[in-house]
Amino acid sequence: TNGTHVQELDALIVGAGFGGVWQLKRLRDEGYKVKLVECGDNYGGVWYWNRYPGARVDSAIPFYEFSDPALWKDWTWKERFPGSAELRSYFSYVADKWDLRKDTQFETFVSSATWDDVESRWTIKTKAGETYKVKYFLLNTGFAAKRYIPDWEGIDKFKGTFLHPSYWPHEEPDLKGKRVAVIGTGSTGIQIAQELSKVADHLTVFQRTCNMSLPMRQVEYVPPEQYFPKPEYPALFEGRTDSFSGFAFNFLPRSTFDDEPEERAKTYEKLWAEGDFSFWLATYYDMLFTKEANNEAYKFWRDKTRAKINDPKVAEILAPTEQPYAFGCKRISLEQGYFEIYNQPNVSLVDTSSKGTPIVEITEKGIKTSEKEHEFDFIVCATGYDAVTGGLCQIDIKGPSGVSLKEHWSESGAKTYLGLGSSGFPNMFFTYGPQGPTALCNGPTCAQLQGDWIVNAMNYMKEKNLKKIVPTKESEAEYKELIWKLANASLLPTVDSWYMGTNIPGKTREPMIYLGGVPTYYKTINESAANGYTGFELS
Ligand code: NA7
Repeated sequence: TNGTHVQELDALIVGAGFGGVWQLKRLRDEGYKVKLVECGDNYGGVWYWNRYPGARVDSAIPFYEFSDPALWKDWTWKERFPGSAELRSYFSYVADKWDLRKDTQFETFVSSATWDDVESRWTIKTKAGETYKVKYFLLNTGFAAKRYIPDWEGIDKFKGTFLHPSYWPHEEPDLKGKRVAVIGTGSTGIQIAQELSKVADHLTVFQRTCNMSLPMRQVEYVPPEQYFPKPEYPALFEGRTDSFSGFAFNFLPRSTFDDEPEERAKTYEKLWAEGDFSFWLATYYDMLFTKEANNEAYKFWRDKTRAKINDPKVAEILAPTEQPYAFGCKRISLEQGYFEIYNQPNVSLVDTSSKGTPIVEITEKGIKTSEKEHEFDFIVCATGYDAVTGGLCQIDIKGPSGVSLKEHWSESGAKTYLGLGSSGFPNMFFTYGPQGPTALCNGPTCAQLQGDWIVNAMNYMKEKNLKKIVPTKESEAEYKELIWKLANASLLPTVDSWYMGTNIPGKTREPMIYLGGVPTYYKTINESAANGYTGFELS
């Protein structure tokens, strides 16, 4: 790349995960001149980056794949919840089937984008010095593109290996005989801990908040067997937009206390036995919305979980007697023997909450808590991501007023309309971003649901010979109110988590996601489109 050559396109798509791949396929089919750029050197998005031992999706098949029959007819998964390597193989298969490679450029980091109001074009620059001029800037950077590592003193002094799990070496490190630490017990931390407990000489897990993880109930398939028969797939894919969470789950049509205790216990047992997210998303409809219902679910979870743990002191940290926070209001993880690892002699748990011994600093030898220094050879820092907005804000995006997206969102948090675009940033759309159904439905579901809306909007612009589409300030402000209203109807804002932006020091405390459910979201965005893109200014 010589830095002077300017490539002109209809659209530049950023990010080769589900969102970017779907848009490349759809837009090319519609005759647009598009290109997909990605900073990694292959497809997969989060699955390209997350190769740590045990990395696995917790959406069950077929709710974690594209709905295109040309793909699923000839693809067979090995497991109900596929691992990261199998997901990368899937992406490779998709890239071949859809012939994506000729329009994809890897190892390309988009560093800035500036809107030119005279030309109605974005000028986009990459780190390597390439320049693109495009009508549409389509961001599919994912919700977990920006890692978060707390700014502990001494990280650079540690003599062993210190890494964030999304930078796991492609060549598997040998941890036999090693003293290993895992900091953080989100979905990532528990998946890694489960695996490393099998190989490490000693594994120490540093937990600040307990993870109310549910049994995954993995199933291994002998091809061509799959969980659902393939003829049912079209209906299952269709059904995603009828489900609150964009899967096949729906809440029970009755509240927790509509059932007598005996009946309720039976219902809980059934949901528990199903595995997957049933106990979270197919339970009584009031579980995420009222405290008493939530506590009832917690007590069931707690007792089931404690029964797996031998040491009562350890059990009290992993599944406290008193409910520590609203069940299901931090991302629920699916575990495979996670709680049982603490019965092994080579695994220990450190409580780093304010009740326990918080981490003070990283030292040459390991991790110093308020109690003592723990020595390690290997520290896995599974402390998560500047989720949802982080990936978007790390690109220097400037609209016509010269204000950057980061600045636009820094004062009072994310501002979007429909979780698809932001005022002051014309012809720019994103998927799986703030105020969308992100994390309510999963990557592929959102990629299609939001991606199709974006493609339709671009087609509409073309048909009407329009140059510019941008959310209005008013619609953005109203939408933000709606986001809060929906969140406040639930227990979500009572808990600190990346859903509320509170995992990152200094980040605005606000609901990162739309909590009205997928069907309402789908209806809302389609209504805007059907009425000529209400809430957007078109010119
Ligand atoms: P998460 O879910 O954000 O988890 C991060 C974990 O790291 C969590 O247990 C945090 O404890 C812990 N953490 C973060 N900062 C600190 C500090 N300063 N000290 C101690 N512990 C800390 O990230 P994941 O990568 O596991 O999962 C991200 C998403 O990927 C997940 O939700 C799925 O959607 C897939 P805390 O709970 O904040 O007390």
